[in-house]
Amino acid sequence: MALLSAATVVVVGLAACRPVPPGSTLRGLADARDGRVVGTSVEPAQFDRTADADLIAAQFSSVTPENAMKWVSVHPGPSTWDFAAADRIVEFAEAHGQRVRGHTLVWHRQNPAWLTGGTFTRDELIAVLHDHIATLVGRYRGRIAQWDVVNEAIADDGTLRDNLWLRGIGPDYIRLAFEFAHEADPDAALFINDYLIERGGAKAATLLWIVASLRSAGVPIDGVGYQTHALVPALMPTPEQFADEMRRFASRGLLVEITEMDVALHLPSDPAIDPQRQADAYGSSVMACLAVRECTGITVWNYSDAESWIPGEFPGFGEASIFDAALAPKPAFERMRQILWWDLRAR
Ligand code: 9MR
Repeated sequence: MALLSAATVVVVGLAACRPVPPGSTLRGLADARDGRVVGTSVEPAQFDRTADADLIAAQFSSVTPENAMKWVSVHPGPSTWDFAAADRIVEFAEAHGQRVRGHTLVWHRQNPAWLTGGTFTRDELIAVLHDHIATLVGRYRGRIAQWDVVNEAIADDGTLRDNLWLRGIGPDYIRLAFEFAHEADPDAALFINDYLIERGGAKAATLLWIVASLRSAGVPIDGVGYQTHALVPALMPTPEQFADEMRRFASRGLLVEITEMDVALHLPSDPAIDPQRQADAYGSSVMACLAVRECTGITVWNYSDAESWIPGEFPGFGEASIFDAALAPKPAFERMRQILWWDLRAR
């Protein structure tokens, strides 16, 4: 049975009692804990606003392009590429000592019409996939530490998701994508990334089976990304559940990382309850990650409520981030810092 570390238990008991030293940042606190990172998704337009750019640089040690490296952004025509936004993000990260998580090489969404509407034989589609991965991963070789190679490959019922890759290539597309990515950058850590896998169930079972088969076949897969989108705080697993789930993969030699965390509230939110419940949910993920040695970091999806994708896709929900729309820190931010701080003190 897996237990949370004694340190984490201490955190729960004492977090409220001793303040975090003023000015300590998420990135600084996490780095002191075996080099873990705290990241955020980013868009280049955010770098043009000084307050946003300063906050991203100060608090986060990793950035994930929210949209800039997706097929439709970077590869709009069969032989047309647009790296402007992606380049800016990688350059920003390098200027601020941040790691980059590349996102994402194979997905069923945000694909250009030439790809979704095209007619390809199996061999042609494999060649298209190879060209895409070789060009994109190759361009940033040595500069992108982790790639989400395959994103959301499993449907909610635990079957392989019906997407253009499965239809055109067959289940082998997953193996091929990892092999192509490894060929393009042998030093990048290659992840499979998904949502609703944080507390077991059908999707997690299929994922474990896929990952185990790939590894026993010698396919270069290094990690599992837990997106960790929670539509309301109540849907988050407990830290123990989440840590146990991560250990099932970590014990097979995989890294694990929380890659897209946000916790949406049902609007209008209740100021008396919701900010604390949201803080509990973010805090649970930090505790879970700290309890698992192979958990290399936590990325939040959209650092502020002003940037969040949630209201656009889930009307009636929002306020999902750790900073509010005016970039003021919310209780969730403070909770993350407290847990990181107390975990360090308890060691
Ligand atoms: O945050 C992204 C949003 O701007 C896009 O419109 C959306 C399109 O599908 O994708 C969002 O990011 C997704 C991520 O790439 C993969 N996991 C789910 C994220 C939220 O939908």
